[in-house]
Order: sequence, then structure tokens, then C-alpha cells
Amino acid sequence: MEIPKSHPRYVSLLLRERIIEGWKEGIVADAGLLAHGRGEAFDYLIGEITQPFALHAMKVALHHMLNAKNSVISVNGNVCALCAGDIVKLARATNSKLEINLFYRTEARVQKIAEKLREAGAEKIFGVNPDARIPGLEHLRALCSRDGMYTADVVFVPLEDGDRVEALKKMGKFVIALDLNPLSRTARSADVTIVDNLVRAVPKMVEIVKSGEKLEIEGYDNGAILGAAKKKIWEVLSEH
Ligand code: PTJ
Repeated sequence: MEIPKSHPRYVSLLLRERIIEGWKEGIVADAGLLAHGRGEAFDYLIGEITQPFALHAMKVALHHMLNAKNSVISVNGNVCALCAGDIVKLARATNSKLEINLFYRTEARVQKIAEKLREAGAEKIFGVNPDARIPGLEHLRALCSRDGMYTADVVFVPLEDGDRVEALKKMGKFVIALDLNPLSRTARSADVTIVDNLVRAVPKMVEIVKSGEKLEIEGYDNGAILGAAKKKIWEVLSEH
């Protein structure tokens, strides 16, 4: 559907169209549509802009990605549908590997996501033919690549569903989450949580790396970042 640029919710509606398109193409899982709606609600509550707490977390996340031995960015259906091009650019800018890791894993979805990432410029894609398992996970998200997520020291997991972050942490990895919901188990379990919309955060992270800005990590407190996000939500609710 053609959305008029004058519509007050243009960007939000455009993203809806993108996710629906991804669903029709077989990239986004059925549940991915619901996850997107939950994200929209939380985005509304943080003011639909990148807040200072998110920017701070992005810089710390980038410091860890840039200094990692084996940095891996996990890609699911929503990430691919919403920002395939930017996630490929982020992988390139941070020298990270891209790995497809799906909760609702089917061979068809893996192939479609890989194809879309390749169209966006990705060369090597991990997770297509998994040869290892994340210990402690019963579902298909356990499937991973030995040279990718399994041996990674830093893993960036945008739009996660919770238990994998805990399992990755148990493996001794540094985990960066990106989740608009600061109350989620994912947000609370990660080492660094970026509470922002994927479509704003990923290009912003690329921009930060390219700017060559010095990235400070001293005294970073993820609990305080989540506290600031909850405070912002409370302020937005109180204003209306
Ligand atoms: O592609 P698959 O098979 O791996 O499945 C992916 C989904 C997203 C369906 C799966 O991981 C899932 O069910 O996730 P959840 O448990 O619904 O969690 C998704 C989280 O992402 C929620 O906390 C949402 O608030 C958040 N979210 C949704 N859209 C965005 C977002 N966070 C940042 N940016 C978004 N655009």
C-alpha cells in the first residue's frame, strides 16, 4: 500500500509495510509480526527517537565489537526484513561475522534470509549449515556455526527472545542486546542493552564507527541504562 508522506505516522506505517512485505516473502515468521507490534508500542513510549541511554549503550557495544577476537551479529527474520543493508554495513564496519539464527527455524526461511543478505552485500554468512549447538537450549535457536556464534567472544543479538542470551552468557560470551522493551529478560540478562528501534540504532552504530570517535566504556552500568529507559517511559506517560 502507498503511504502518503504527509501521514503523521508515516515512518511507523512504512516499517509496518516493510515487515508485512518480509512476511509475504517468507523471511519474517508469523510471530515476527506480533513481535514488531510489541516493539512499536515500546518505541512510542520512548518517544520514537534515539535517547541518550541508547546512544551510550551503542558506544560501549561498539567498543566491545571492535576489540573482539570473534564478533558475531545474529540475524533473524525481523532484522533481515527491516534492515538487511544496514546490518551488512555494521558487520563490515566492525569486522563482525553475520550468522542466521532463528527461533522458528525452517530451511526455506534460512535460504530466503541468506539470499536477502547476499543481495544486500553480505559475502560469508554463518548459520546456514549449522555444525554446533548452544548448550542448554532445547529449541532450534541452539543451532549455530562452530566458527561463528559457538566460538564468538562477543555476540550482538538484536530482537532476541530471552533464553539464548542467558545460554550465551553461560558459555562465557559478552552479549549485546538490542530490544525496545527494557523490562524483557533479554534486556536484563545482557551485558549491554541498547533500548532503541533497530532501524535507528543500526545505521547510527555504523555512523559512530565511521566518525572514529573515541569509545569510552569506563564505569558502564547496564542496570542504570535500563533504569534510565524505564524513567523515560514514565516521563512520556506522565506528559500525556
Ligand atoms: O525470525 P525468528 O524465527 O528468529 O523469530 C523472531 C521473533 C522476533 C519472532 C522471536 O525472536 C520472538 O518471538 O521475539 P519476542 O519474544 O517477541 O521478542 C522480540 C522483542 O523485540 C520484543 O521485546 C520487542 O519489544 C522487541 N522489538 C520488536 N521490534 C523491534 C524490537 N526491538 C528493537 N527494534 C525493533 N524494531
